[in-house]
Amino acid sequence: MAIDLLSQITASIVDGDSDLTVASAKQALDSGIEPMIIIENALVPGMRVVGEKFSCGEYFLPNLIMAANSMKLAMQLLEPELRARQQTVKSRGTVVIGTVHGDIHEIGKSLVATMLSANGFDVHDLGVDVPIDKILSAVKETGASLVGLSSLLTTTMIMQKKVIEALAGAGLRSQVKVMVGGAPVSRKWAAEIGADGYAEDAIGAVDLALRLAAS
Ligand code: B1M
Repeated sequence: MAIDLLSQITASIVDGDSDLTVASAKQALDSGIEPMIIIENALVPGMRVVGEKFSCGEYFLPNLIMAANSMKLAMQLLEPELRARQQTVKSRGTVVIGTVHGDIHEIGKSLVATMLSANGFDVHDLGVDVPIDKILSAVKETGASLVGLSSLLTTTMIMQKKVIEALAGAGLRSQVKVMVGGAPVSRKWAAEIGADGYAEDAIGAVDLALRLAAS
């Protein structure tokens, strides 16, 4: 039953059927399936299939947009549930997070932001296509100790390096730890650009942020 429901959610993402995605996600929640299971085992695999179909020319931009819209609507339902399950009292630190300049992919970054917030971090989400100056200003204004940079395009990964260089240029590098992520990003890339850590997914991002905050 649970597996059928999760497969139905995945298929609805692939079809870009947002009504069915939201209705099935609600049904899954009501039947006791944890929100993170719905995200990781149904929504994300659906987005992966859509990406593969786009890569091989079977899907086009409108298909990506419809799938993204379906996932975003489902996330609106699931995010409050995620937060409700992981209430913490004491703030674990302030994080400034965004998708780098030139890149408008927001779903993964928002999921990471939600999970950090659900785990006690004070999160300032700057959104997508964020200019370097805006990140520097946010770090100064909030006194953040962590900066999270998401990039989904091979062409925008370089912006993560540029942000790190700009933080150093502004004398802010020693104040913050920088974590990077996104589908084309790797641990090797993170080391190459002098980031303090890389996480593959939202759960890994929470583990990493906790480690960086404690170091
Ligand atoms: Co675009 N896109 N897209 N897209 N898109 C990809 C990324 C792509 C891999 C598709 C493909 O070709 N197979 C490809 C990139 C190729 C490359 O460079 N390697 C691609 C392309 C080419 C493009 C355009 C250039 C297409 C065009 O216009 N011709 C264009 C670029 C626009 C731009 O940014 N300037 C474009 C546009 C779009 C839409 C706007 C239509 C839409 C985004 C809508 C939105 O976000 N509101 C979109 C989508 C939906 C995708 C795919 C299908 C799905 C992305 C997604 O949301 N995944 C994607 C294919 C794919 O990734 N399989 C694709 C679900 C999400 C939960 O996962 O974002 O990976 P993800 O986040 C994960 C981890 O990566 C990690 O944790 C998250 C949760 O587990 N993570 C972090 C992410 N950030 C992190 C930060 C951290 C730590 C972990 O620390 C700070």
